[in-house]
Amino acid sequence: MRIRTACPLILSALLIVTIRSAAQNPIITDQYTADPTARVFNGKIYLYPSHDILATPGKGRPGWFCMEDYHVFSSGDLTHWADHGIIVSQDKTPWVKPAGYSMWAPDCVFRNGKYYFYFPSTPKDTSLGRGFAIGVAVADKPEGPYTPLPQPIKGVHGIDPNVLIDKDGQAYLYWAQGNLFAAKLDQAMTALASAPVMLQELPSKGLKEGPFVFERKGIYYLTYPHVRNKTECLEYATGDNPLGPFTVRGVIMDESPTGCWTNHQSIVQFNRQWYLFYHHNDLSPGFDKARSVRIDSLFFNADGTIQKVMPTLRGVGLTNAGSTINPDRYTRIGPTGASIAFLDTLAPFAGWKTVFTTAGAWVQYNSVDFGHRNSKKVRAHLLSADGGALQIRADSLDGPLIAEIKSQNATSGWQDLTTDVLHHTPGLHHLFIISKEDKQVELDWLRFE
Ligand code: FUB
Repeated sequence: MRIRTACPLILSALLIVTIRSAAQNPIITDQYTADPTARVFNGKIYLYPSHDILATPGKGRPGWFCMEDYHVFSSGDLTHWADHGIIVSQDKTPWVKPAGYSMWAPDCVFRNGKYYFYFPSTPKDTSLGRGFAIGVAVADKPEGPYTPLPQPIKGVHGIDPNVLIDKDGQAYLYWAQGNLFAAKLDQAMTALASAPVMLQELPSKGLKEGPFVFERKGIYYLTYPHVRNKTECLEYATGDNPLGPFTVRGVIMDESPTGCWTNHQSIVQFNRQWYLFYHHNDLSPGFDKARSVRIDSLFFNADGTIQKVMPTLRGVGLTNAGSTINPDRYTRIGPTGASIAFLDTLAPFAGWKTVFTTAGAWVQYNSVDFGHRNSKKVRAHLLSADGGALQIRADSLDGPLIAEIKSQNATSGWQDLTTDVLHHTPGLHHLFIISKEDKQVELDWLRFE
């Protein structure tokens, strides 16, 4: 059970924000989210993803992407995310086919006091051409309300818009249509100011999409998903000009080993750390068109090249020891006897559990912040019909024993157990949760009190 804080704050008569606490991957667990564009506005991270939903009879195409609107989320610490609700939808955008269900990967940038939200969709006016067009919606605040412009951007056919505002103030629009394209945007940010060019020097074989361009220390990074084999990996190229020429540098993230065909990235610096936002189908392992946004830290080498990012379940950010800790979002897992599973395979949004089956099986969960206080108790939500026990140790498999949690014998249901903390660990610690015996123990969550 995810017992995250979910408190609706009524900010105005019209706007309801839901605050959720989630430090781990995926970061949003009450709906599907994909194609994440993260931006820093006013000292906070704003996340503009696409919103996958499941097609139902008469609504979307079964077995394919189905997307009818966009939400925006924000966070000040990458741990607590607020859902600001729907900002743009197919039925309220004048040029979009109302039953197109094709509101794919978006972007949002700030310019001259306004927020410009770029999004692709299928137009209702077939004279605009087959396939996708790209529209703009404008707002005074990052969370909206957004007003969509009546027509899409003239001369742009494709998906996955991305906008770079260069240091000299010139804005560029990038998009995908099998290959990657770019053009200058006009001062108003709503029309092209140059003819589109195809970005050259990229791999000629295999689909490329999802361009995301950023500049760091004078280097322009063009990042993009690419099907170099059978599914998408994330690659990048660099250049010294927003329109190239670019040199392919390599892979940022390998293909998913568990079969999500797409991936889609944005890269952003926040509080002096760089982050990769991407997606995976964590909440829908059987259907990869229902995806979820993840974050992992990203590092540059001294020469400006990007170190490959290994996807994690732990994600980023600190977890407060007094909040719900989900060890199923582990940093590392032992080689045998520990695994994760959905709490309820019919209700994936309920989250996961860690299943221990043998003595010595373990998971490691990093960066738990105990602050200055001495926690006295630890609460655990666990299930063990055999009466198994778990140890919580600090910082290594044989580190100080923080607590030992023993299940009540002969209880086949979930138990909410509270146990004394044996060793106080103020500050920041990595937790090791270790099974004590050859008995099955299922752990939902932990919390220090
Ligand atoms: O979300 C639909 C499409 O899948 C996006 O536009 C692509 O980048 C891929 O992630």
